[in-house]
Amino acid sequence: MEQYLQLCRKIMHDGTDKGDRTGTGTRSIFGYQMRFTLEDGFPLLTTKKTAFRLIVSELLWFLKGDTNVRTLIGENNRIWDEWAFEKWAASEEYDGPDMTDFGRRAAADPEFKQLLDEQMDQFRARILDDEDFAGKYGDLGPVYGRQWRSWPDGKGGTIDQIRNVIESIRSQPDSRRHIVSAWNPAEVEDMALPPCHTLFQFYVADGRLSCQLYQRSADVFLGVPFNIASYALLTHLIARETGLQPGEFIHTLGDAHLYSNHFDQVEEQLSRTPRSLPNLVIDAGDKSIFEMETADIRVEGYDPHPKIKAPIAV
Ligand code: UFP
Repeated sequence: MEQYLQLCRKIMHDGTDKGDRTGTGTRSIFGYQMRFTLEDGFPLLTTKKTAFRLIVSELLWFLKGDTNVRTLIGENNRIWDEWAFEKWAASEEYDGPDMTDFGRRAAADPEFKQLLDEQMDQFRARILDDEDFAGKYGDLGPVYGRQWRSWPDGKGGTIDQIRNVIESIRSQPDSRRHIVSAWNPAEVEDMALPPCHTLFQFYVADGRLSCQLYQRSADVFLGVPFNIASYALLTHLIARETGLQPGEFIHTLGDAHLYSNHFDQVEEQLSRTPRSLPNLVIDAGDKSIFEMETADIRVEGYDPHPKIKAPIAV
């Protein structure tokens, strides 16, 4: 994972400090590419413990076409909660303490952070207990799951991009059109978070399947380790589904940034020596990519340095 540490170093040294939507401030570069040969091991960051289980559960959630946080919360996966909570806290029905701008306030004020945590816990409990509430406030809008599996075709129907791409890899491996796009300009405004991983393409050569992702916006400390592992896993899963070996995952970044409140954590990480990569194990029998469950997928031989905490910018 030296590629990842090189990216962190480059941003720290060559990046431009500028403002951003969240008001946190970032140091960024524009346009960057990393390549991971999947045969060399599974690219899960070893310089900080990264929660693989969450990555699996999120990816399978996308692949099933689900866009409601209820499923994730049910698996004790909280990575999308803030986006749903933001909608709830801004709604007319919400009658708790004022949560305007909660991400930034929680980062600056431990007392407010505690208040936020209490409200988030109540929100999660209600999402699980109350199906109507979950239907209304757990849904993130037309995010990845919807665009991947049921992109509105403008004629009253939908397009299943994942099924289509699997079919085209099988039937015309040499095609240069193996593309899945999550960036739907007509629906971006209705999404809780416009897609960061906007488009990916597959390529088949010598019996191997490679995948390239274009990520428009990359939180390099918190988001990117997840994104690398998620797309490496997707490449393995699509390869398994199409009878190919996994080739390379190529990660192309647009705005690659480090938030200014992550700089200390980045330095800590850069002081650590990478360890050998784990191996991916898919134990799913003859289940298809759409039927797999989180417990079917694991890594073996993962021996990372300890976790490093950092606030998320919402
Ligand atoms: N972000 C990622 N990876 C993701 C994801 C979000 O890095 O998978 F969902 C980060 C990038 C950015 C923020 O810091 O979330 C999105 O903000 P914006 O829409 O303003 O780019």
